[in-house]
Amino acid sequence: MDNLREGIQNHIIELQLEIDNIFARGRNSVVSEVTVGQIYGGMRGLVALACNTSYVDPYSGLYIGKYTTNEFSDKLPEEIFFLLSTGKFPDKESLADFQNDLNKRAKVPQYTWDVLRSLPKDTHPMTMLSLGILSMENESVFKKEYQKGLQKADYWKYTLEDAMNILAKLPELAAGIYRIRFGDGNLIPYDSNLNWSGNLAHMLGVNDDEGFADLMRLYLVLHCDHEGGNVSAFTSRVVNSALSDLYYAVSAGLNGLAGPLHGLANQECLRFILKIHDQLGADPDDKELKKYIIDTLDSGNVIPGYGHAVLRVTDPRFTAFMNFGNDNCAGNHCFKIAKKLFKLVPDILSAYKGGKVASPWPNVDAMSGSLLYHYGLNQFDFYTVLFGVSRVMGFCAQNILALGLGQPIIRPKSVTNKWVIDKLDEN
Ligand code: FCX
Repeated sequence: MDNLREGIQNHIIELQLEIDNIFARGRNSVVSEVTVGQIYGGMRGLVALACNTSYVDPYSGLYIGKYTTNEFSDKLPEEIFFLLSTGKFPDKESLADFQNDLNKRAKVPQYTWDVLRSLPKDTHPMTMLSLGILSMENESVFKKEYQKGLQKADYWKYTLEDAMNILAKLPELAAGIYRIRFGDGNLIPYDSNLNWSGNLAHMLGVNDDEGFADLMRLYLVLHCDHEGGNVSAFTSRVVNSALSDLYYAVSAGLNGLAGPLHGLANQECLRFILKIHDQLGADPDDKELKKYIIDTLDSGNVIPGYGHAVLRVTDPRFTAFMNFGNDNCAGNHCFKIAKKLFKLVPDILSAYKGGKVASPWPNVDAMSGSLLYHYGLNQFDFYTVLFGVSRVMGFCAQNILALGLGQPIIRPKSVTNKWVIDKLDEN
């Protein structure tokens, strides 16, 4: 992985130069301000973080580096990790070198399987993923080097080692979780002739179809990163900023991803679609489906897969999945219901309660579950694990770059109500 390491080193130098130029223009310049609403409203829209792996434009969606979703959605996850952490796609040789390195590190230790097999049978697969990674923390190269007395400038290099070891093991770990939790518990061996996503598809053992392997590739590409302020990425960065190693940081990020307003929403989406299928049949007409959506809202529930904290248009990742579905499973009932929802939900949400929903458009989760279901991956409790496998690439890249740039421990200031009242009185 020499080329990857060199690419990251060069990227850190480029980013540091940009930051030096920004600082030269005024370290104390004010570029953003905070309202009372933001202090009490989850800091929504507050600009207080820099993240150079990806950017979400409210109107054109996710960019990885300078590339739009359309420009990177045909790539391999390995190429995406390279892009996230170096700002550039790898050439052929660098890609092969990176993939060989992953192959060498792919084996999950036996003690991790022992931990996972000892859990109650109905443990959520996200708990298993988070715990599986945490169980390997003792392997952290960063931790060992830090204890020996590591220079700050080298933090990122050993965090990259940890990232490689974690990323390499994710396909085997995730597939093993699926087989322990939902299958007969027998693990399918890793195949070093397959790439990262191909191996995951193979070791799950649910479908040998090429379409399924391609869906895994697309899924792992589209979920890789979404800026620095979302719950999971931010959590992972905060934890790593205390120099807790990447095993702690990745596990923590995954715990955030496991929430129903974040990564778990994709399993909720499919549950919603299957409920519609059960109650209204495979081909509900628009009128009855509209009523079902409105009844869901009136009973105080959200429509899963719709809305977003940043996006104000249809998520291009949703569109990429819809295009995949049109090409590969246009006749599938769940896919057809997901498409019908896309036709009806935005108008209903726009008009709902005086337009209080900031974005009535679908996010990435509204379509992905139907496609997985089509290929026989019908254990939807597992879907967030796939999201997690992909998102770990973003956690790793963000943390490596932040350490490379010497970013300090994260510690925003909180205030009491009294402080806010006094401040308002002053103004
Ligand atoms: N259905 C019903 N109501 C919705 C809604 C939806 N899909 N989306 C937003 N709203 C409501 C909110 O619940 C909130 O109501 P409240 O004032 O009574 O609390 C109001 O609209 C304003 O929220 P808004 O500013 O639009 O959205 P937020 O930034 O607060 O939250 C999420 C964004 C994504 C959490 C919200 O739209 C939601 O709950 N969506 C459904 C769950 C979902 O799809 N999550 C996946 C998100 C994403 F892809 C990810 O991070 O993984």
